[in-house]
Amino acid sequence: MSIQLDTSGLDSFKTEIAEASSLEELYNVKVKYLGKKGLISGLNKQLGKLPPEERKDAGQRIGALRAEFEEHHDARESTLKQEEKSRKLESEFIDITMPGVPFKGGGIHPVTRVYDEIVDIFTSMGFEVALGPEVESDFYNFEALNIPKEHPARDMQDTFYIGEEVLMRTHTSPVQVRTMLKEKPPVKIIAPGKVYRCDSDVTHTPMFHQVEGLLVDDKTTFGDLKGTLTVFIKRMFGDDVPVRFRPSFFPFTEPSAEVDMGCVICGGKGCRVCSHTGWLEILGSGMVDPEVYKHVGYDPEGCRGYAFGMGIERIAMLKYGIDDLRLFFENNLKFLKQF
Ligand code: 2U9
Repeated sequence: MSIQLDTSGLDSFKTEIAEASSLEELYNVKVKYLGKKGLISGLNKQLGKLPPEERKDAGQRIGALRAEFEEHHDARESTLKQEEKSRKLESEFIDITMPGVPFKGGGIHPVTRVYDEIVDIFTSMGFEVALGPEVESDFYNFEALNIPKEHPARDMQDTFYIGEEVLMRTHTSPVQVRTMLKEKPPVKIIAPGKVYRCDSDVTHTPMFHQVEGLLVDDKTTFGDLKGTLTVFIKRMFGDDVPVRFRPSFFPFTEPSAEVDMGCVICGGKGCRVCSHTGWLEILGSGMVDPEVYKHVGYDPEGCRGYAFGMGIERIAMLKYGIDDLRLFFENNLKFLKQF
């Protein structure tokens, strides 16, 4: 008596393959039939129970069955793969004829714009640009500028000290001192750059930018100072803007004057920005104090010169009508894109 190969349960594989609607479902059908414990793989285990003379024939039938399964499976698999590819192509359609997203290039920061503009105005009047270190010694930042150790003016400067004699420059004046120590008069320079003060509130930042200027020869007068700064202000803010010079005090200049211009916000009528005075302070200036000449080896009798200084952020705020200093440092694109 021969034992029959039990192929029950195999009749439906063609239908199951045909009905598999995804690659995952098809894979499950494959596991069901060809997996380790699958229905077709299981037939091999029955071979041992058959009489030897029937095994070859049964083996061939199992092989044929497997080949038939694989043929149906592979055909369905390629159909499903094709369908999935078409679906993807349709849903992930890229219209390569669409215009690209335009590249938005960066712009020049308003402080840099004003910095460049100030430098342009003064270089057009014959000033040369001088630069120097931001980390300075006490001598260049204070001593040489007639601000000795116990001078109350040192309290005016909130200084970032790095060591006993080393500090972050509180103004760009040390650049002028260095230039004077290197070069004999005539000297006609501007010194733009970053300066540092231990001060932070709505109207002060620990770092800001300054441009200072220095002209020294043997005949310069306060009238020259007034003329140069008036030309600068009118080129920066317009020919019609009024300018006035007010007496002031700085340890490094004598006499000294603060320079005001008519309020650009209210046109001089008086508003919140100009504290209802109609005037805005924009510069400090004066004739170089003879004490400064002594520190750099110049002859105080034979030298005449003027100096001035301004904060670039302040000029930029007035130029563009910006009422909050912090906007310059926040890198808010909505703000920056306006320039
Ligand atoms: C030397 C001699 C004199 C530079 C000067 C000012 C007046 C001044 C302020 C403006 C606003 C600083 O940024 S601010 O707070 N500066 O008022 N600066 S005269 O005088 C010098 C510099 C160097 C050798």
